Amino acid sequence: MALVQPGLFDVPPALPDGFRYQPEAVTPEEEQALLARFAGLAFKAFEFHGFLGKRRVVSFGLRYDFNGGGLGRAEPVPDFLRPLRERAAAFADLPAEALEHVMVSQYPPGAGIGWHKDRPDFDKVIGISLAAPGIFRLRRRRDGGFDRASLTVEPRSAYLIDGPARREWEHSIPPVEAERYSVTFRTLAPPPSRPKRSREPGPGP
Ligand SMILES: O=C(O)CCC(=O)C(=O)O
Repeated sequence: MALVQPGLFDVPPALPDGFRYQPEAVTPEEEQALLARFAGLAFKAFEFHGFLGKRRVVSFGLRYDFNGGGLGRAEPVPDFLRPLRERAAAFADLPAEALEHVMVSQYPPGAGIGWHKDRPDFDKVIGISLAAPGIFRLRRRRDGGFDRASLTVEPRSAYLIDGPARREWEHSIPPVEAERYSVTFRTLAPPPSRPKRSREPGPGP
C-alpha cells in the first residue's frame, strides 16, 4: 500500500480566531433520538427574497424572514431541543437562555449553503451537525484574493463562530453527499448592531 506522506508545506491553513470545533459533542444515542424527533418537524424550503433553496429549515424562539419581514417571534423552543441547547450553551460558555434563536436545517443530498455572514441581528453562532458530514469552508477577503480555511464538520460535532471568525469571515457548505442536519443556535446582537447589513446566505445550491 502506498503511503501518502504530507509534504513539508502541506500544513492546512489555521482556522480563524473565534472559531472553535468539538467532535462528539452529542452521543450517537442522542443523535438518533434527535433525528427521530426531526421527522415530526414542519420543515419548509429556505426562502430568500422569493427564491427557494434546496435546504429546508424550521426555527424556534426567533425567526428571520429574508423576504422583508426581518426578525420576529417563532414557536417556543420545544422541550426535546432544550438539552441540546444547554449543551451548545455550555460549549460556548453562555447561559442557555442567551441562545434565543434555534434553527434546524435539513440538507438533502445535493443541498448546501452559499457564502455568507450571518445576519448582524445575531451575535454568536453555535452549530451542531448530525447524520452526515459537511465541509465547512471559511474565507476572508484580502488584497488580491481570499484567506481560506476549511474543515469537515462530522456528525455529532459542535462549532462556535465568534470574534473575527464571525465578523470578518464568511462561511459556506458545498452540496452534501448524504442527508445532513444541523441545529444552529444564535444569540442576539446588542441593539446598535442590528440595523447594519451583511452579506446574506442566499438560497444556496
Ligand atoms: O448547516 C450549518 O452548519 C451551517 C448553517 C449556516 O451557515 C446558516 O444557517 O447560516
